[in-house]
Amino acid sequence: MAVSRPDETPAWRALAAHAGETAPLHLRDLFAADPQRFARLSLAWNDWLLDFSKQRITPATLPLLHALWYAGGVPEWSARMRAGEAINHTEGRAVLHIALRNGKPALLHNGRDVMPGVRAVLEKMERFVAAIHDGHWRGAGGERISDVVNIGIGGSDLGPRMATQALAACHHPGLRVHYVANLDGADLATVLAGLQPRRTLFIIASKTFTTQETMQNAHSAREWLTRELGATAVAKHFVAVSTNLVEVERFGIDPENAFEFWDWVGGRYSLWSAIGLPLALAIGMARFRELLAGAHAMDEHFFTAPVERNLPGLLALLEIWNSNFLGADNRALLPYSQSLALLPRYLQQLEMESNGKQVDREGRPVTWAAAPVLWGEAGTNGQHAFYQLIHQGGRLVPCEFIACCEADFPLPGHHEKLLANCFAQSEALMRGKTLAEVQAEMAAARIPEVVVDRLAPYKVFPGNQPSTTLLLPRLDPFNLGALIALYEHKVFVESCIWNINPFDQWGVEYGKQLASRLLPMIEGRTATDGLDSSTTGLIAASRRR
Ligand code: G6Q
Repeated sequence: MAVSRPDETPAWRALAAHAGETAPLHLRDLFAADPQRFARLSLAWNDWLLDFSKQRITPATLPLLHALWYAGGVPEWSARMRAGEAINHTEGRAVLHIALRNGKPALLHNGRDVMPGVRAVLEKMERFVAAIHDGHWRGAGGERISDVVNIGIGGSDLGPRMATQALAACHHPGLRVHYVANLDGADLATVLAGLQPRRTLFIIASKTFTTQETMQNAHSAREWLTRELGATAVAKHFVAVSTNLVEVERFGIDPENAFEFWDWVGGRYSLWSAIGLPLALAIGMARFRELLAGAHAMDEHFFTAPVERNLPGLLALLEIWNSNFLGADNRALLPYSQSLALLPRYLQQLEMESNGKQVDREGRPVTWAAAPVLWGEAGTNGQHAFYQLIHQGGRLVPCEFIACCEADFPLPGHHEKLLANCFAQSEALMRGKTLAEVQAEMAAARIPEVVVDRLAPYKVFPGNQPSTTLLLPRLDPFNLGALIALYEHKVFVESCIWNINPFDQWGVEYGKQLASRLLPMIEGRTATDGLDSSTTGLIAASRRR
């Protein structure tokens, strides 16, 4: 049976009509008209609060959005994912990152339970982390490891890097964890500048173990190490995380020192696998298991809660409302937490690599605006930079605020001010400030009328800028795990409704191919025949040095 395009379903059409009816409404009027608005349009889960009352919706919008969940077949797709079906159909792969944080029950892939393998790798990680922490594992010269450098990129970097920063308050003393991703030698060189080979351990993290950036950095790191300690030192200073154990061994890493994962774990969903090893080293295995438990708790919530109370479902539906029915082409992610400063970058990959697709599951053009551009920055820093545009730039910018009730670094006087800024921004974006309010404010400050007339228009704020605020009790491994899983499932729900495969990444693969064609030309080994004039000109200019 032919699958309907999402924009041809009755649910979509009803929302389009509803969007027309609600377009003239202003958030400040909606709040004034309904004192119960917050109670009606907020949701609790564990000790989390999701306040979406500042979205441009009415209570009547919700059932219409819920219909999209069913039209997109979210319950059916979820069941197929959990059953280990190859729902990543373009790569013929199952999608089972949920198994990595599954606890006890079996999860089948091609008829075999994956859980014993998952548990075995976790136990191997546990032994390794303990050996590094207690000094049992020593460098080739007999010294303790003081610095770990994770070399990986994309999905083999962003998750552990973000989580390591997010959980800075839980770091194991005496061990520093660094991340190198960029092919630009400045990345590796600046990290190595402060390190001693004898006390440094490298983790080469690559699902394929063929990625150009990672392999170049890995070779340079090996060169740096062996120059001082000799080739035999590699065994005590290099470990690998990969699905490709053949290439790991070819690089010279003992398979004993390799941590395996599987092709049913997508790169950007791999934090929960051994790709999380640098994080586990940073926070200890017990806390790493708390992270997994938090993600598992969110999985359970996602798979069992009805759409009316389903957090990932709700976030997905609000995003679809804003982008497909109100015309937003972006979303700002604004964590009021320095520890979550890398979350926007992490979610850029998760959301835009997953749903930034041009054809649907049937190979037909996607003409219904999927995956808005995600951007953002930690608060309050962004307030002193781009918030001006959100307040007065005339664009629709749905904002997502994240804050924690408790500080992870409780310096006196900081946290209350941080929360005050966060809540004040969402309030101002919702309300705006009218010309009459500006004039009254200026008059009260005894500003001469002529100045009021001249300046007042500049001080008007239209408001009606939609936002959601997610309030967590605190940033700890459990809540971080649940937070990341929340977004994973949000992306999945969106993909069901947009009828997209969110688990492939042909644009990334294309990038991996492209540079290898130009490299011999830049090195001067082959001619630039057949290239366009711009690329030819750039290569020629780069060689004139
Ligand atoms: C993630 C992407 C991509 C990938 C990197 C690194 O979903 O596929 O970001 O993680 O290209 O790939 P390797 O882990 O194979 O080096």
